[in-house]
Amino acid sequence: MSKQLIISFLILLLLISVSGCGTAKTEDPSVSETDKNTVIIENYKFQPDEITIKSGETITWINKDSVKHTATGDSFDSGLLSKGSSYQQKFDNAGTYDYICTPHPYMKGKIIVE
Ligand SMILES: [Cu+2]
Repeated sequence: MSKQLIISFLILLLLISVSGCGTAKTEDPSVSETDKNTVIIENYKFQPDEITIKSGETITWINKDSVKHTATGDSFDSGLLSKGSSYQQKFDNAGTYDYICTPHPYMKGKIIVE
């Protein structure tokens, strides 16, 4: 029983590492994934789903899913982002900006501008 578990775990690890390799190709090198103001769209989620910035700062969204997503709020709309595409939006006014993905409205995110 435990041996089977270990084997399944190893197979799972292998699958994760293989799919991880496949996603690293279509990215825009000018966009930094590790920037603190970057939201990664992956597995039908905004990561992080809540982010706090100062007014005048810019948020970058990068879609890493094969399906197309958007980041759509009341005052901005990325349009459909294909895999590897990114969208930037500057926030000049303090406030809380809730947004969703238009094709998947259960995907929710929030930008807090101080
Ligand atoms: Cu979506």
